[in-house]
Amino acid sequence: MSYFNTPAIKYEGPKSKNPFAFKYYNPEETVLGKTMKEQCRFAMSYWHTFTYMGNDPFGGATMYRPWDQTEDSMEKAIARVHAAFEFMEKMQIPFFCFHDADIAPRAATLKETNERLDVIVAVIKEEMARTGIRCLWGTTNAFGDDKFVHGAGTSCNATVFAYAAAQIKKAMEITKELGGENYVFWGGREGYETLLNTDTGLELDNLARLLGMAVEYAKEIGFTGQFLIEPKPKEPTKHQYDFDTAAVLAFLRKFGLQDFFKLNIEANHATLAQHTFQHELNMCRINGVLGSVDANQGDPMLGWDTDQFPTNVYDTTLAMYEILLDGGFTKGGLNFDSKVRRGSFEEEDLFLAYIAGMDTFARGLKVAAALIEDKVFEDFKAKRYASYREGIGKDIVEGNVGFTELEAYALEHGVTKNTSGRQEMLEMILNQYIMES
Ligand code: XUL
Ligand code: CO
Repeated sequence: MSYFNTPAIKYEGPKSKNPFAFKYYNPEETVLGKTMKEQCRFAMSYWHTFTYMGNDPFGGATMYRPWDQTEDSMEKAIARVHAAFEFMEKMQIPFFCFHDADIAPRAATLKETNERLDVIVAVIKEEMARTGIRCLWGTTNAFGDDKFVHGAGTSCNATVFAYAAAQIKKAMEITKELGGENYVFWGGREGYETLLNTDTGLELDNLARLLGMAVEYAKEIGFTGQFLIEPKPKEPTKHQYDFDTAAVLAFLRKFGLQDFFKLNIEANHATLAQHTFQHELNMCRINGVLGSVDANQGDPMLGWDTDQFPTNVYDTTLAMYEILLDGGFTKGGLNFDSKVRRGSFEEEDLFLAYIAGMDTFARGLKVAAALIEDKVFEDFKAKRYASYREGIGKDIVEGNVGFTELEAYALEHGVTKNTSGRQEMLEMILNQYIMES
């Protein structure tokens, strides 16, 4: 049975006027020694693509999908698996990401919920074997259910902490079963609404305890996937603890967890934290914790997480630039944590949205590769910081001098003339690469 009328999407090149074709994503084309498929490692988000029905705070569903046309929730879940794999095959998407709650409906008890997960995981495994599509990462949804009203690992209620741990345990087991290359922790409600009722010290200690238990359990079951923390500054809570890369790094280092976690950077989360997407990737890169990416974009006019498909080549260029400078993805990839707009409710819109996102990243990849090959910014930066490679600068870097020696130096030499940062010139060159590469 087929769920989609849209035919398989192929590469037709930049001259094509066919909306249902890739203009830039040419999976087998080599960029910096790897195929585009290997560089991008695109993934489909199960939740936005197969369970989102167009609901927003002001209205209900607008998307009535063929795979949802049954009342039986398990039948629906199985239909979704088949539809998801048909979609990924047609879109040439090699990976998927999922929350436990996306793939199987919750039951009244944890035991029954876990049994349902096992049924669906078996169906997913069959589809993975048939298609060769793989799991980029799994996670648990410990934020949607009403028991998580005050958080999961940071709940004031210890029995909720225990329940969250049980959910994570099962989600890790099924991620392992599906060969997931990473496991994600997004602190859905790990934050607070008011400090008047919140013991932040205990909550953060408990969050670290929960993550420590996950590290221990991974060893116990032999799960070798990479643990990833996904920062977000707000939404749903007013203040989320995993605010941004800097906050996550401080937390991991305080609790001695830094060797076990990398980060999953989401573009729209970066901008909610008043950072650029590139800033967050850059902070990860220089700290050796760039794990994976949730690809999307926000709307500059709206202050919330709109999770739009990425269409801004400027942003994807600078993101791919950081990723390539980091050596490219190893276990991570580009997961489209993106959803079609509520008004884009037709089947075709899902295909068009993914084509737009994949092409935008493919184009960004090629521009970034050209910038790196030509050492455009690297040569400029090397000259800009040249004073640290000789004389007093070299002594500073090598730790040969302290305040006394530096005072003596300053008294004798003063400072040399500063030179321009040439920002406008660099932005002009970047534009030229985006337009011409
Ligand atoms: C929420 C978000 C999540 C995580 C996984 O903003 O990004 O979907 O990626 O829980
Ligand atoms: Co995300």
